[in-house]
Amino acid sequence: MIRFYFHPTHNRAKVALFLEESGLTYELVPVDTSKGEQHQPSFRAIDPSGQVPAILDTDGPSGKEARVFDSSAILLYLAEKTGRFLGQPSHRGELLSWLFFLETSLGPLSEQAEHFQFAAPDGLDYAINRYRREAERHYAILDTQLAGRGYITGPDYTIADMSAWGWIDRASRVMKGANDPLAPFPNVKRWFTAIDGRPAVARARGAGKITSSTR
Ligand SMILES: N[C@@H](CCC(=O)N[C@@H](CS)C(=O)NCC(=O)O)C(=O)O
Repeated sequence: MIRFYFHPTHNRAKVALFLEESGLTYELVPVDTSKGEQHQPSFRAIDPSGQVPAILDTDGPSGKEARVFDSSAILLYLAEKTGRFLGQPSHRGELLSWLFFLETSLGPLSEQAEHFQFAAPDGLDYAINRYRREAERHYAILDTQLAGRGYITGPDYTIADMSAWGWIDRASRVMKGANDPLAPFPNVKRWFTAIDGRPAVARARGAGKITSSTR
């Protein structure tokens, strides 16, 4: 059994997607970050960084409980546990590279672009321009990778696609004001449309109910 600690924000969506795609049995454990529940000692024992998502696998390696925090670590852990969505062994380097690229580059830059366009005080044009351009540059890198490919690492749908889906789902906020934010990135657009149409995506969105105000 997987205990899935979540708040209905975007980072949990990719973990919800894996759980729904794999059919693993899981239990939702809400952690209301708007009330500061992520700082309670009981949750810090699961995620010392005090952020969601996190999981507790009651049947971890050697039959022992295992905690895993940070969404990419969770995706990799669950993929290795189930042997699913890892892609072909010969693409292992690709999988790790794109997973880390998303976690350390495209994701945080997109997050900052969104923050400075929606949450920061007015007048911070330098920060807005920097992060918006960096986000666009990273979208373009992903677009080039997806040219002629069905999925990010090759022919197989993997956890890299699940991770990227969670980020690209926020394109309308990252590219604030754009009518069709993915239009300049046609390969990303084609790929996103395909992933977003998967039945597991609809179930993942329902698990913990992402609303437009929390995404
Ligand atoms: N790198 C982390 C980031 C997680 C993250 O930013 N979580 C946010 C919600 S989406 C959070 O818990 N915020 C509450 C806080 O930082 O106190 C991951 O991908 O798991």
